[in-house]
Amino acid sequence: MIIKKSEFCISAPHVQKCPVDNKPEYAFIGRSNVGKSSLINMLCNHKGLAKTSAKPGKTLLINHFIINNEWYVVDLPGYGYAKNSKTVRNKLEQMIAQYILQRKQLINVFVLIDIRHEQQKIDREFVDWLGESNVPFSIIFTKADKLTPGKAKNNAYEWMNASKTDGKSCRPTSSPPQKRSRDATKCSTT
Ligand SMILES: Nc1nc2c(ncn2[C@@H]2O[C@H](COP(=O)(O)OP(=O)(O)OP(=O)(O)O)[C@@H](O)[C@H]2O)c(=O)[nH]1
Ligand SMILES: [Mg+2]
Repeated sequence: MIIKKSEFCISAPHVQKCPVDNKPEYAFIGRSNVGKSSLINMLCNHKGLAKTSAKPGKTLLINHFIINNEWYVVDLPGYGYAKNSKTVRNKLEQMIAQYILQRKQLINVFVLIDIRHEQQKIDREFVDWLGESNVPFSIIFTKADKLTPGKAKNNAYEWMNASKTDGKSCRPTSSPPQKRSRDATKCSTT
């Protein structure tokens, strides 16, 4: 896939305000500051497309970017930023959950995980919730450049292993997008 054109489309405060066309979309989610917006800019080779910040809590809306006039990349707010009030955190969680559960044209959710840390409860719960909700997802580890390659590989392995311990959690699958539907089983249980 060659990305020839990437443009900002709309920032929506809730799923009802997202674009009304039926173009497929791919969303990026993870804890605040994990690198969602930076990854979108890198993938699109478009500096400044999504707004980034060294401070957590930058992205607060559902941001749609139209790619090649054909499909969307969606930059979601981060979850779990402790310095936000409980009210703000709840509001963001609701915005994210409604978008993920109601958006019919959502093909896949990319969950970004900071590879430097051991598995965080909030990430684990989020990934388990995606699995239980039959939402297709893939895990992307970020900030590997801050570790040695060996340590990064080991941490990624341990993260995935920790997700298999109770026999219930979901592993990401990689079926072709056209075969995925919101109703199909998207994750394999381990
Ligand atoms: N070293 C390193 N820094 C990164 C990486 N990805 C992102 N960053 C930095 O991490 C900070 C946060 O990046 P963002 O892309 O704004 O993170 P975000 O997940 O969109 O954050 P929120 O919108 O606040 O939820 C910025 O200072 C980025 O430059 C990475 O892979 N390696
Ligand atoms: Mg962001």
